[in-house]
Amino acid sequence: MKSVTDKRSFKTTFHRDDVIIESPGRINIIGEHLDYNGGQVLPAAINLKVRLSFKKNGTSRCNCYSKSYKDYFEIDLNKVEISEKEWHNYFLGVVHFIEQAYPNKIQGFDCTVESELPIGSGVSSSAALECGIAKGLDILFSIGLSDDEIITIAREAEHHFVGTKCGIMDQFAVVRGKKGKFIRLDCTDLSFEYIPANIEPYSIVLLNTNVSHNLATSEYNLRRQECDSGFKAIQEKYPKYHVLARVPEEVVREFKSKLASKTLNRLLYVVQENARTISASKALENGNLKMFGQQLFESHEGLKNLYQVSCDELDFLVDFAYEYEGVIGARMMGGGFGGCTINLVHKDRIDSFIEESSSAFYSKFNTSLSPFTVAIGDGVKQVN
Ligand code: GAF
Repeated sequence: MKSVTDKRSFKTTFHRDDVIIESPGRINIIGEHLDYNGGQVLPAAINLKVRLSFKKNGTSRCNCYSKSYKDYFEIDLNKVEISEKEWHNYFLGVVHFIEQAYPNKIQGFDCTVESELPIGSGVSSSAALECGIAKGLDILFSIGLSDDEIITIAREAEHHFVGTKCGIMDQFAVVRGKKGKFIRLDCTDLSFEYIPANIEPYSIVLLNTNVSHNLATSEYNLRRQECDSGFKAIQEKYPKYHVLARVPEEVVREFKSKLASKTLNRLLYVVQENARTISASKALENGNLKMFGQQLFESHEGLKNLYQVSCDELDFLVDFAYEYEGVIGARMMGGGFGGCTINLVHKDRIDSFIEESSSAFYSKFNTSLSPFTVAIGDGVKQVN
């Protein structure tokens, strides 16, 4: 594999006859760190996307160019190996896992990527890229991948090439997202339903801290191990529980003296967050938006104190939102240790909230916030 920057001969403009794919980022209203614990989550695809253009080049090599990274690299299809550069691994991982399932289907191609999604900010630019690559190659080479296969291939790429032992939520939302709908996904058996995103007169505002901690991957994988080991102890005594998120809170509390307090806190967070997610989606369906929003504030408390995946910048913004008239809910979103907060803001207060939170954030941290409003959009698709 060769890597050079800005190879001159490489075509970076999109042409009408290329396969052009748009692949969205995702939000998650509530249900954080529950996907790999068999809980319920409430994500949605958003209107901000990664755009990819694919064409066959008649060789056995693949030329990939990212406008965001201003970086070009080549994949030799006979030697697909993990790279030191993270964005290369999205391509390499997806190519590897498609090849494994459908040998010799992928031939040489050229691909250009550009992204309007902020990278490392909790809106899953990574799943957007992985699913977009899988969808594009599927169409370009008429492979016939199902949505489930695209989701699985993208997640395998993330686990084995990128190194994050993520759950299924991000890839699921990116592939199955639907305009105007949240996805209520039960990660025990991957059953799901669409629920109307009726949050009028509130809108979704994301405040990107632009903080991206190196810790994120290692701490994420550690949380997963902590949950697995705590749940194993519970299962030894109560084999009837198949997933952690469904263990009653009083059963988790029985293990107070047997588990390290950190581990106990992780488990408590998971079962409480699952209960909050269920009650938030009921509140939404009943049109009780105040109660819906309140669950988000409580979710943040759990993420901060029990699960310990927040950081000062995120806590500051959630505290600010809590005090702000016109905001009914806010919390950190995604894996944590930086990235965004998600805020439910009254539409008449969006501009002032953005302005005042940005200025308070700057005064406190001497660095700028990147705010943006999002709408709920469709999942990954070909657009030409
Ligand atoms: C990251 C992961 F990729 C998801 O699978 C999920 O666990 C999320 O963090 C936390 O809810 O986005």
